[in-house]
Amino acid sequence: MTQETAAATTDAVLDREETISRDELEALQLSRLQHTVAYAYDRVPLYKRKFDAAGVHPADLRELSDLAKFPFTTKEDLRLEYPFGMFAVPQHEVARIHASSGTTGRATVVGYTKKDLADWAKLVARSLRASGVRPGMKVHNAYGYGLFTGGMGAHAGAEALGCTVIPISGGQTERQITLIQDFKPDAILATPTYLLTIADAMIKQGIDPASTSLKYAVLGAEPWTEEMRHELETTMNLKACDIYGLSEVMGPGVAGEAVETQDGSHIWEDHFRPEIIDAFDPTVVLGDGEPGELVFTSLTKEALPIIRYRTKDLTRLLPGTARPAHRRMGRITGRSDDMIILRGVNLFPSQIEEIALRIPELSPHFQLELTRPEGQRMDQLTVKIERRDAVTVKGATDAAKVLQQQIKIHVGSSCTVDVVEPGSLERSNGKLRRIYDLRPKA
Ligand code: DLL
Repeated sequence: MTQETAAATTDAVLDREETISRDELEALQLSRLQHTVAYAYDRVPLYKRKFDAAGVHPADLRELSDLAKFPFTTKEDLRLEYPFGMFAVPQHEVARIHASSGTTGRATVVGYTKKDLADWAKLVARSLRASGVRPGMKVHNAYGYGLFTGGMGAHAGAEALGCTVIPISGGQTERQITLIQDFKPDAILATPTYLLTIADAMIKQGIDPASTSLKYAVLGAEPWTEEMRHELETTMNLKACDIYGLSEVMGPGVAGEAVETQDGSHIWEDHFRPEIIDAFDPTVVLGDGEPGELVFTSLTKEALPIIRYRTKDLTRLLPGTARPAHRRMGRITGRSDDMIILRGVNLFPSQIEEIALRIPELSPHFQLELTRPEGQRMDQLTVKIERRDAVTVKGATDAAKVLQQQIKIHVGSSCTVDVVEPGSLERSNGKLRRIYDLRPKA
């Protein structure tokens, strides 16, 4: 059982590890890291091969900075070891399996022992509590159930916190609205774009999204911006906080945001050691505050210990605030593999979201289309974005010009903006696809 102490600054009872000092946390990290590295080396052939090839041994890990000597793990490693090659325990000790959808290649498979599941639930509970959710509240869980870690991960965490969980999963938006109206949940767990879909569908039904019982939203699984937070909080009259995670490292709850500060998710560093590396030169470990690729090492996992996993998520580490010992992560600007390179300029969908949502005539519903017109060598970016309902066609045309100029100024790319009718673009059911690459395949 976790030792618990009453925190002075909030009405919630926090885990002891949330309130310890940085020195105490780092001492805990070092002992857990030394154990994990040795455990992975002894039990997973891939780690033994990789460590041996790099000329490092678990005994070389004497202080936290020694972690930089160890090789990275990538999604490719998990794919090559498909399905169970990365597991560090015999199959009968694996209590549950999750997997990625496999749309971009072979699925990546992850496993959990009973203790891993208990730790995961504890960390999701911790994240939800940080975001304002309390025992006894009704929680509408619209993350997808199944092999995706979102649904069942969030579910177990809300149950562990002592909430009443409504396991609706993603999709069936009309039904979601009926249940929100009838069951009167206090909190909703969903991807930010799916919450937007729900709000939008409510408006279409003549329901004011600000009038529901919902007071808290805990949103993640895809990049989102402060502008989107503002949009959702004002439309739905609730407090929206971030939750971050990834299957290879655990699932949701690797990091969670505190509602009192709303300044980025605290990484639960008693279970994960984060690093930021230069995405283009991974030998360079960057300091706190510097932007780069996020890398994680698990500190307590039994079924799938993960050493220096390259997430491809681009962000930076910031000092802890609401939980001082645990560093925060800045908003994820995007994934290095989701970056559009347009005539030499790097661009992420979140940059477009940020700019577009500052233009009152434009809605948050947009898509990015990449094309290469016949006979041309240059790629073309078209931003397709819906105008807001009340806006005239003339107003929309002016807004398109403003968006085009703002993208040129802030991102440096020339693009075409196509303002389309409200409701004409595909709506999210979970993780929304923003980029449509229609360029001819090489
Ligand atoms: O999306 C786990 C999750 C479920 C997190 C529900 C939060 C809520 P994967 O499907 O493995 O796992 O996708 C992980 O999603 O590497 C990021 O690129 C992205 N991602 C997850 N949370 C956030 C977030 C789940 N809060 C990948 N902000 C990660 C931005 C996020 N991106």
